[in-house]
Amino acid sequence: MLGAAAAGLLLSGCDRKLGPGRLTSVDTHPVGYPTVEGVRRFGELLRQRTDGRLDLNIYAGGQLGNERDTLEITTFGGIDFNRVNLAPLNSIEPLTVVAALPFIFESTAHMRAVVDGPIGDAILASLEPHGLIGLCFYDSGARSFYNTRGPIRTPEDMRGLKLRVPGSDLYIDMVRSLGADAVPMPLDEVYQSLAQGVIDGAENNWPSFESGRHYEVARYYSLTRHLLAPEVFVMSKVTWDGLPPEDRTVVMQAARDSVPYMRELWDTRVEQSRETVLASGVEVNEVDPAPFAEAMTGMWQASLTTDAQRTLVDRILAMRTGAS
Ligand code: GTR
Repeated sequence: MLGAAAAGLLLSGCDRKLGPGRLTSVDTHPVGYPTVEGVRRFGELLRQRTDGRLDLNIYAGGQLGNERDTLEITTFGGIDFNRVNLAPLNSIEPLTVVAALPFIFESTAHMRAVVDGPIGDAILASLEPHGLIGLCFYDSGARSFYNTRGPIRTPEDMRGLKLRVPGSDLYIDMVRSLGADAVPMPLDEVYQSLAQGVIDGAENNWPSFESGRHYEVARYYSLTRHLLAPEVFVMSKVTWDGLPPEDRTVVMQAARDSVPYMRELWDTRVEQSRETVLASGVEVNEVDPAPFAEAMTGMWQASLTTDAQRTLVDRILAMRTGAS
C-alpha cells in the first residue's frame, strides 16, 4: 500500500525533519477541496505569524492512507495535523458521537453555534487523552443518500440496499435502522464499488458526491439531509507537547482564524457541486425527513452510553430555536 509506505517514510523522519519546523498535515480530499484549502490558509497564517519558523506540507488526496489509519499515525506523532470527519473519531472518543447524531442539528446556524461555543470546545478537549489536540471544526454541509437503483422517498425504499458508510458504529446503526445493509469502507473505495455493483449506494454531502465522481455511477440523490456532522482539524499531542507555549497559542489561533475562510469556500463549493451534479442529469428528490428521524430514534438512544454524552445532547437540543 502506497499510503502505508509513504507514512513509513514520514515516521522514519527522513521527510518531515528536512527543514526546521516543517510540519505535515493530511486530508482524504484532493487539492482545491474546501477542507484542504482551509488547512492551507492555516499553514499560511502559521508561516506569517512565526516568520517562517513553522511551515506546513499538506499531503492531500489520501496520499498517506485513509482517515482511520492516518489518525492512528497522528496519535503517535508520525503526522502532525489531520483534517478528518467526526466518524473515525467516534470509536476513539464517545463525546464525538454527540455531534454526529442524525438530525441533532436543526440547521447549519444551529450546528455552527454549537461547535463554535463551549460545547464544541468540550468535544475538542475530549480528544487530548487520546493523543490528539482538537483545534477547530470546519463545515461539512448536509449528508444525504445516493444510489444506483432509484429515488429514496421513505425508509421503505431503502430496504435491502447495500449502502457504504464510514467505519463508525453510529453510521452502521443509522443505516440499519432504516432497513438497509451497512457496508463500512474507506471513501477512496466507494467509486469502484459503486461501479462494480459491490454496493448500491452511499451517503455524503454535495461536494463529496461530486468530487469523488460518485454521481457518475449513482444517479439518484435523495435529500434526506440526515447529518450535519462537522469536520474536525486535529493535531498530534506529541507535536503539540514539543512546541513552546507561545507557538501553541499561534497554532490554536491560526486554526480558528482559518474557519471563516473555509466556510466561505464551502458555501461556494456546495453550489458549484450541486450545479455539476444537476447538469449531469442525476435525479434529485426532496424527502420528508420525519419518517427517517422517527426510524432512528432507537439508535439515537443506543448510541448514547454515558451521562456526559446525554448532558451534551440536552444542551444542544436546548439551543434549537425551532426556526427551521
Ligand atoms: C466527507 C468528509 C471526509 C470523509 C468522507 C467519508 O464528507 O469530508 O472527511 O469522512 O466524507 O464519507 O468517508
